[in-house]
Formats: sequence, C-alpha cells, structure tokens
Amino acid sequence: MATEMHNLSAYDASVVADGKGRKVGILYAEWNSEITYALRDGAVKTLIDNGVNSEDIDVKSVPGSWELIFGAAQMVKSGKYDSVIAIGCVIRGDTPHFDYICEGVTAGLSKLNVEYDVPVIFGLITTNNLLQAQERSGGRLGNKGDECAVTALQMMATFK
Ligand code: RBF
Repeated sequence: MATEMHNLSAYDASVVADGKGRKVGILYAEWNSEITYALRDGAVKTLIDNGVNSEDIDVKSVPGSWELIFGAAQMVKSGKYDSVIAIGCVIRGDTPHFDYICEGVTAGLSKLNVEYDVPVIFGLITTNNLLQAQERSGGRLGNKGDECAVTALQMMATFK
C-alpha cells in the first residue's frame, strides 16, 4: 500500500487502453478543494491525453466525500457512463469523524461496484495531514487523479 514506492502519475502510455468513444463521469468533493481540484484536473487531462473526447467527460461536484456515495450512485444508475471516477480527500482530524467518513465512502462505493455494471474508481485520498495529500495530488508522489483515469481506461477496455 505504500504510495512512497509508487509514483501515482507514472504509466506507460503505449499500453494504456485508448479511450476514444468512452463516456466517463467524474465526481469530486469540494472539501479540501486545494487537493480535489488538482486530482480532478489530473484525471480529466489524463483521460483526454489517452483519447477520451472532452465532450464525453461529465464533471460534477458534491459538497464532501460523504456525498460521493449518492453522487456516484446517481451517475452509475443514469446509464450514461462507461466508468465513474469518485474523487475526495479526507484528512485526519482530532475526532473519529475521519474513520466514519472513510469507512462509509469505501463501503458505499464498493457496494456500487458489486451491484452495477459500471466500474466506479476509488479516488478518495485519506491522509494523516495536508502535506501527505499535497504529495499525492501533483506533488512528490504524483497525482492520484492521473492514476484513477488510467484505471478507468483499463477497466472500460477489459470489461466492455
Ligand atoms: N469531507 C471531506 O471530503 N473531507 C474531510 O476531511 C471531511 N471532514 C469532515 C469533518 C467533520 C467533523 C465533518 C462534520 C464533516 C467532514 N467532511 C469532510 C464533510 C462530509 O464528507 C460531508 O460532506 C458532511 O458530513 C455532510 O454530509
């Protein structure tokens, strides 16, 4: 699991599936927007760099990571997308709220992946502090938004 060993933006474009004709929904949370905007922008750019048409990418925001569950469910059930990327950032605070949100979002998105035929990609960064989140959203360790886009492309190619 150690992201320290892995650059989140590193991928071999020659083996990444072409995204031409794919429709992708991107959902991002406004909480910790310094981080989530960078993740969102990374995901959009990587999709386009790999052949997805910009008109085939729908980007919607939700207030916080908790709302990613409802938002992703709506996107999945709409039947409009070949893949949905859910982006959020939860930073550990002084209360147990962190654990409740992380567990709830993880369980909610997992359920969608089991119950529906549209892959939902897990773009939730969960960190102990802001620096760790910055390092994973375009900093020292790359951008998890890029990684989510590559994952979506691979899942759409493998299962459609
Ligand atoms: N949303 C996030 O996306 N990231 C957070 O780090 C985060 N921390 C929260 C901490 C507290 C104490 C509360 C009450 C909410 C937090 N939220 C966070 C918002 C949450 O995902 C959701 O939007 C709200 O709880 C409303 O349903």
